[in-house]
Amino acid sequence: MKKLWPIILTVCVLLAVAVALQLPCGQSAHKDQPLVPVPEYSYKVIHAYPHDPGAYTQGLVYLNGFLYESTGQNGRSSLRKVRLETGEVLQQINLPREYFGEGIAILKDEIIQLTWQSRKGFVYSLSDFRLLRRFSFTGEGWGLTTHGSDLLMSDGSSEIRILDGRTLREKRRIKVRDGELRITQLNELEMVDGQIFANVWQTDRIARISPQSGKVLGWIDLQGLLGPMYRMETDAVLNGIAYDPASKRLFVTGKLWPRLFEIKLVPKSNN
Ligand SMILES: [Ca+2]
Repeated sequence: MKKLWPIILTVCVLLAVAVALQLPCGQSAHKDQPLVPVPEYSYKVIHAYPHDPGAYTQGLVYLNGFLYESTGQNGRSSLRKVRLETGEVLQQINLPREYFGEGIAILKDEIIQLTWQSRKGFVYSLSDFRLLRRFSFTGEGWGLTTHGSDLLMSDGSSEIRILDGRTLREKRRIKVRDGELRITQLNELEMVDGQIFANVWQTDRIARISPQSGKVLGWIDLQGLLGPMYRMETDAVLNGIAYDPASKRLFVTGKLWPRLFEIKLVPKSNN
């Protein structure tokens, strides 16, 4: 019995140390660590450009010096090519009244456009907006962007669908979470240097999301970008992200906003 005492003593000391270090037997230290908040970013306005205040922006893409924009609402839905510097609409087709336009993306020489609740999408020729074909999907259509040869699509939930860019068929989905929290109402999308940027409907916030894991890697707070005096309608919320990868220019606007902004992200000081 005497010989057991050193062993019991050693075990007790080890247990005491484990408790002190919050390392209970059989559990990892990682599980007990508090969640570290992801970095937050504010913004600096580089340029403010005119934007059609009648455009209920639902999709925004930058390509070769021009913006391509999809607008929503039944009877006011359209696809547009817009001159960045002036906001001038250079080319436009209007959707039949039955369709409510949503996100757009450009793959090669085609523009893909979603509609909200009609479960239909359209594919147009980039050069002349000629309708090439239609496609179907389940649920609602919200935001759209490209990732290589795939498309990423939001539907108002916390999931982002990955579609084959050629067949437009769904391949899989990623679940978007900030720590343990599901992030819902993901709306307009843009792929920015390997991360999905998604603005959250009815907020001034954009989530930066890993396309591999769905993990939120950061938050962009655009509060105050458009002053309240311009927000004449409650619908006039942030919705529109476009990116010029060559010049690393990030553009944002909103539904019925009279301005479109080029912004630079600024890490918040509490990061
Ligand atoms: Ca976009």
